[in-house]
Amino acid sequence: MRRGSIVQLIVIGVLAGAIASAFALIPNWLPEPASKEAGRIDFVFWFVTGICIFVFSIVAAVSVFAVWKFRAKPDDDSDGAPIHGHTGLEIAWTAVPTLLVTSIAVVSAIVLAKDDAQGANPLRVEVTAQQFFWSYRYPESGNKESDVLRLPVNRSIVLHLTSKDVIHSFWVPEFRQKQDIVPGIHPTLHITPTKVGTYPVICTELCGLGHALMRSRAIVMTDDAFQKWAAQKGGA
Ligand SMILES: [Cu+2]
Repeated sequence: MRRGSIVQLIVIGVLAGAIASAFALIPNWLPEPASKEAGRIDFVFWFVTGICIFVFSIVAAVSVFAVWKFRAKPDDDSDGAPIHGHTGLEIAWTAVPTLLVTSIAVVSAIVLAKDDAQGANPLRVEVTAQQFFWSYRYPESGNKESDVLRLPVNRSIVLHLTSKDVIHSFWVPEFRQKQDIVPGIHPTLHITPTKVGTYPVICTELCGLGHALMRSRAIVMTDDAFQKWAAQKGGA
């Protein structure tokens, strides 16, 4: 291969990578992270996106170069030259994806394990999902009930999730953590909120006619405000 061709391939690849990176970075796709776990999930997201952009750049460079340089003339009906296998190339395109996929698996496993570990002195909240609403119970506060998920900031939270009817899925985009709730199985989900604010709780498993309306709110409060609320009788 001529040196000029390699330079052209690299230029196309860098251009394709720059365009793809702009699409990935400029629109601000992700909601503001509001939990410790979210930072790690975002790391995996950008790690995988980076690998995707790298692979895309190579594929785009080779595709554009082939269309540009090897286009057949309108009156050229001949077949191309026969191609034989290339052992080195085949080893490379097996080994590189294997490495990339393995690195994604390792990074994901570490992040999942870390996000699954509860911190010291976690606050337990019972979350009940049913067609088509969410309810929350606080065993540490005399089983106080609420239809809003109130949480103290910077404390490890363990949600114990239960479904009364069909499969639902608990999701707060700003926390990034997501968990399916299958009836009869009682999964837990760990969240450490890092920002005071109000966030949507969304059911993200199609669960019936009212699924789109199965939403509630998560309100992250300062610890003082949360303790005051938890000590009150009643009041969502
Ligand atoms: Cu649902």
